[in-house]
Amino acid sequence: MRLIVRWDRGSGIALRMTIARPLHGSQRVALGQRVRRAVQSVPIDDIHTHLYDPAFGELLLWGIDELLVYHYLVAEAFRYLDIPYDAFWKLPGSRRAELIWDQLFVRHSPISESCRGVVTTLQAMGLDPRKRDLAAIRRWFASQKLERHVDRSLDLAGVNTVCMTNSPFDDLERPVWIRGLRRHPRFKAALRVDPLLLNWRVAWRQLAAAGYKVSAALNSRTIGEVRRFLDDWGRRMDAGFLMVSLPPTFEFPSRGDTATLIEKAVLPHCGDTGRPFALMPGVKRAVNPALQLAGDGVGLCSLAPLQRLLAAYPNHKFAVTALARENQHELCVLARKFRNLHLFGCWWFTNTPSLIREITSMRAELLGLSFTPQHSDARVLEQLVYKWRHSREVIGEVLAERYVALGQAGWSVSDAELERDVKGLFGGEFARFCARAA
Ligand code: RAT
Ligand code: ZN
Repeated sequence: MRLIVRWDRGSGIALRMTIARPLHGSQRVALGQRVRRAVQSVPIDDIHTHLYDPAFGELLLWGIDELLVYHYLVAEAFRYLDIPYDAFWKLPGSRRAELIWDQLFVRHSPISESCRGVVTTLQAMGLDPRKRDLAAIRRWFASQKLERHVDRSLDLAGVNTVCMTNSPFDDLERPVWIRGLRRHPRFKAALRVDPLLLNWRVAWRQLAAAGYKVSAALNSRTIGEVRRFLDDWGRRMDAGFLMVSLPPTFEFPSRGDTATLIEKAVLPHCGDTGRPFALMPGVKRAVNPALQLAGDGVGLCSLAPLQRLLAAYPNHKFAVTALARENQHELCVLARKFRNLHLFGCWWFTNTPSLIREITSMRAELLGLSFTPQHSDARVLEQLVYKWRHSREVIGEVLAERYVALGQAGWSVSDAELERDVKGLFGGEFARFCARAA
């Protein structure tokens, strides 16, 4: 601290002011390193993935071919590939993987985020991607024992638990739940309700086939049965929360099926069980259906429907990630106004270093530590490794800047405080939000 004494000319009284001394260059570097280290070493609870508990057998995707046919890479490969879409889809998975490898790693340098991810992952697993030897990489993956490989992948990523995306509408997944399974302690469940909320015309028949007394009309009996369906599946999965992705056309309130089901079935269920409702607005499904899973796009949303939900249901908990970059600022402002809103993740097309940097800086500046900066959205087990390595790097940089600026302003932070803050960001705050009384 520096003491400054000035004379007030009017009164002739001495004014004493203490001014915080800015950090020296070496102190700034040391503080930045402490922050980055805390981010590198924090165990993560990954709150949204598409991975499955190994008890689901083949639904848990892993290995080099799955890494290569990831839909993010399919979209990129088609920038170069000139075969017809349907010819590509008719090929066996291994052949598709070879075509993608050839286009994105052999004929071009893999500089995109998703391609770099494959390189980071291989390197972390102890393979040498520089050899460009797909056959050798395949042999290595083929020799792995899944059970050990699961723990190794999570450990290499520094991930403690992953949350799955679980759908009672999925014909492969549903029977496993119904048969019963021994849950892996590191895999948590979230109940995904897109088919129910976005395609009621089809969903009601599926519910009816499963024994729920529903009809196409959303009358009180049907609504009661939808609630029973949600209760049954929430319990069966021990789901931490409910989730839905939403198109930019989403409206609330509205007389449409989606809003009616949210108002009359989902929110009462969440109110009774204390489960948060996670909303993911901004996806335009199948803008190019020929690309299949890779064919979804992004659209700017009005956040007015979300604002109305937050205001009308102050005791319900809403976790939100938006797909459009242009929605991020308004979303941060909404989170300042509504404590029942928890922001999470840089989702899908925003999961790139430049946008993670921008979005995380904005959130930290506007919300402090009360958000979850990232989820992995991993669909293939080993993607956890790169998604978290890349995200930790950028988030560590952003936080280092914030803490150094805070140091310059005159604050100091202990290692225990840093650890507390970082744990909050990577799972702790979300857990606290979920546990909050509804
Ligand atoms: O990121 C993705 O893999 C997308 O295909 C979607 O699954 C998205 O994350 C979602 O949860 O809808
Ligand atoms: Zn997802």
